[in-house]
Amino acid sequence: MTGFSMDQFSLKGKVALVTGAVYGIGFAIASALHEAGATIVFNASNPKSVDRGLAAYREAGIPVHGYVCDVTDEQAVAAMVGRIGKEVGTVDILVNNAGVIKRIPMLDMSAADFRKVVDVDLNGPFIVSKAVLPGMIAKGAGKIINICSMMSELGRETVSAYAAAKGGLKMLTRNICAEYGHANIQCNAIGPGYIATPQTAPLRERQPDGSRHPFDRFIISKTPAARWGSTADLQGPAVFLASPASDFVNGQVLYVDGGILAYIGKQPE
Ligand code: NAP
Ligand code: GCO
Repeated sequence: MTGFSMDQFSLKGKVALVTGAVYGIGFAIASALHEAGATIVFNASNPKSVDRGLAAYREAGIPVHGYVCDVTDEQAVAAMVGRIGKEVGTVDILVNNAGVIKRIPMLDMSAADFRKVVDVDLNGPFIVSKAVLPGMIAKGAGKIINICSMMSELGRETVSAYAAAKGGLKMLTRNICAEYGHANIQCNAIGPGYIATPQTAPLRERQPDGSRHPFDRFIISKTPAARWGSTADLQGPAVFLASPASDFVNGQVLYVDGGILAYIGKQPE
């Protein structure tokens, strides 16, 4: 007997909350956690989005529980987690996926815009993690997966608020590990590269002459895999970090970026 079993990747009997999982990365991760056996719960900031998500999961044949809740609203988050506890069960796995971005040069960005991005992308994960941790600690186990970004490591023009938030989210990941690792809580992050979702659609828009967006061409050239990521590329890493297979992995950021962060870039021809 090797002592290893593929059951280590099973999420059977677990309740997984994926924030903002209406479409895009969150929807793909929630679908994979379902496939691995978890019961899926998701939220979005408004009823229209939750209804859109419920329809999408129904079409995919995935039973889910959906809640309207803005991750920046501490009272609403506490109430949602309480309802989930009563209606579904204690949250075993939390994926802090909900996020926004504003692409504005710093000198043109208002403090209000900066605060909004940091509020959703950094304060939100803090608020939701704080709400689910007591239940995880009481159960003696829990998994928190924060969705970071390459901007947790790199800066780029026009995304100052987003990079600041995602850099902070990397450190929040490490701090939750530090504070609650003793309670058998594993808090890690996934750092997606450039993934084709609605959030990056503006960076991939075809030009009037039908050519590829300059940023699209740039990412292709900067990525050893020479392609944008798909949300499916994130599914296996998410199941790994949500499962017992990663019980001794804590405080880490797993970059799923096709190799961008490891590559200086192709010499211009
Ligand atoms: P997306 O397509 O823009 O989806 C974001 C989701 O978050 C939506 O369902 C949105 O629904 C929800 N949301 C936004 N604000 C919320 C709030 N205050 N409360 C609750 N839900 C909220 O984003 P994505 O591309 O799938 O990205 C998902 C995560 O991955 C984000 O954290 C993003 O920063 C990160 N990421 C994306 C990429 C990429 O290339 N796409 C790469 C690295 C990291 P509502 O607004 O309707 O509530
Ligand atoms: C941008 C993109 C990126 C991606 C992602 C990269 O404007 O640079 O939106 O921020 O969303 O975060 O990892």
